[in-house]
Amino acid sequence: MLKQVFQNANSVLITSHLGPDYDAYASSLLTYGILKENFPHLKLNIVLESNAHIQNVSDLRYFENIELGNLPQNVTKYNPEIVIFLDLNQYSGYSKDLQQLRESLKDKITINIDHHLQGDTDFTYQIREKRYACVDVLYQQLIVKEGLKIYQGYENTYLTGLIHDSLRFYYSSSNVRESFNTVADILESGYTIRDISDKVFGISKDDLKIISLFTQNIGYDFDNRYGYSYISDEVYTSEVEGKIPQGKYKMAKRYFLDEIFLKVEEIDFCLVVYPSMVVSGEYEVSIRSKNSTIDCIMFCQHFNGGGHITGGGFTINGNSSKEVLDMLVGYINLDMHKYRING
Ligand SMILES: [Mn+2]
Repeated sequence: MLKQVFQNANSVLITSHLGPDYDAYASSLLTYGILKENFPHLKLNIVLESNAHIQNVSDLRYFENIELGNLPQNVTKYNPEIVIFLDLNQYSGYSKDLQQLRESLKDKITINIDHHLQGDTDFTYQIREKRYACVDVLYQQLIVKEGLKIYQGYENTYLTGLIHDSLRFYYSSSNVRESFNTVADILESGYTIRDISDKVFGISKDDLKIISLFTQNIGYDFDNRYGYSYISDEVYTSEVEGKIPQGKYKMAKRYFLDEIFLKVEEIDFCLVVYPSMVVSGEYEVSIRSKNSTIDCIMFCQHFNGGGHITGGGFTINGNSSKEVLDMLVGYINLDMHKYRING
């Protein structure tokens, strides 16, 4: 179906969502490579509106073709017949200028390829399957179903999207056997999960710094089966503020909670308090729980926050991190049974 659409066109613009993650970059490059290989007559452009962590994907094939810029302006400038939207199911996540974007797309064929179902229904073509990653949907749809040729050097690109979004196959998904067939082909030709994984899930010295600050202040309540930590205001001022970028601060906190603290055997959940980098005098609280132990959504809602059942957060006012933490520990000791799943 899409084969005909591409055959009959002259130009395609490829894009992915704001704050692109590894799957967003990988999907864009995979689409570019497949179209270039199979439809050499097509004029191709990749335009992304923002560029978080872009240096981490610079060794993927066709990387040099990624262009950064305002999406609607570039749609108008390149005037392609087709615009492909990858890795997100609604227009609003692709540009800060939603109205201009819609305006620029008026006479265009739009194709949405994503691994999340639902979303906006006014793309000309919507190709959505519940899979680990958008690269996975692309491979299945274009290579397996439509019979297009894959290009040389696609392997790292495919693995980067897949390994990242599946968290190394950490959770279940639909049609995993099909995904694993593609992975098996790639592993047989000499690639390893390890190489991609080390890069995609690697940490920086700033991450390690934040992790060490949290590690110094860990406390436990083994009766209630949880752990807690905080970054004090003094340490924040001397070691973090102005030295570590906001994005890193958040990412490192997330890494510490998910990859280290929550993995402690003796606990069911953990939480941290740390000074906000956005509003001084405010504190951020993040909580994580193991499967079927604590309902983090309910807990966070009590403090006007939100999240998922196994992880969430909220912002709170206070005089210091330590004071906020002490208040939370007091609250947990009294009321945590309310948030226990299965009593
Ligand atoms: Mn994705």
